[in-house]
Amino acid sequence: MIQALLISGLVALGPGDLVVSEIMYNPDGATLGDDNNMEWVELYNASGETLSLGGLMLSDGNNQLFLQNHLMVPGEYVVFCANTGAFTEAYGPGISIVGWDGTWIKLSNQGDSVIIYTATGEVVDEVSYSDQWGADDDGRSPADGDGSSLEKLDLSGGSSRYNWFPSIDYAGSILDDGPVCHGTPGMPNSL
Ligand SMILES: [Ca+2]
Ligand SMILES: [Ca+2]
Repeated sequence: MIQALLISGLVALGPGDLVVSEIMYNPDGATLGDDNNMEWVELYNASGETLSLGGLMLSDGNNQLFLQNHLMVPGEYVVFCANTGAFTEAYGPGISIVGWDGTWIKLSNQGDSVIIYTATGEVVDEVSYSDQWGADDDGRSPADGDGSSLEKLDLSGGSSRYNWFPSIDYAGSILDDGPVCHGTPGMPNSL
């Protein structure tokens, strides 16, 4: 009975319930593969309720995709990826991946938006990043093609650049024979 109520969407999303927690907009081509296969976005359930993701829309302001249903328990991280096969090959099994219908949102390597909408068009969460987020004195960010993702530091905080930083647990060198780990998809952030 409870399950049926959740699936029918009677648990309404409130502000801050569902958070865009990590973005891989410019995967390291040399080790991970190209952008068309290896971009991904992570969501975190910050509410105390199980949330139904079916019908939510993810957009960058141009393309859009619709999430397939997944009952997301409190504290769970899930990933939407451009190419499930390529993602699983790179990161291994065991990561909670949610399927989608539509067109992959193609995250620009200069800057773009990641917007989650409810089925009725209300914004659930929104991030508008640039490739300068996390940049060093030379203007280069590790998240801009050098292996890091962008991670949100305080998951209950805002979405300005002061709350987003390059992940710290990524393969430092393509000569490293260790497992490739770029960002923390499906897991708590490294920051
Ligand atoms: Ca990209
Ligand atoms: Ca993460």
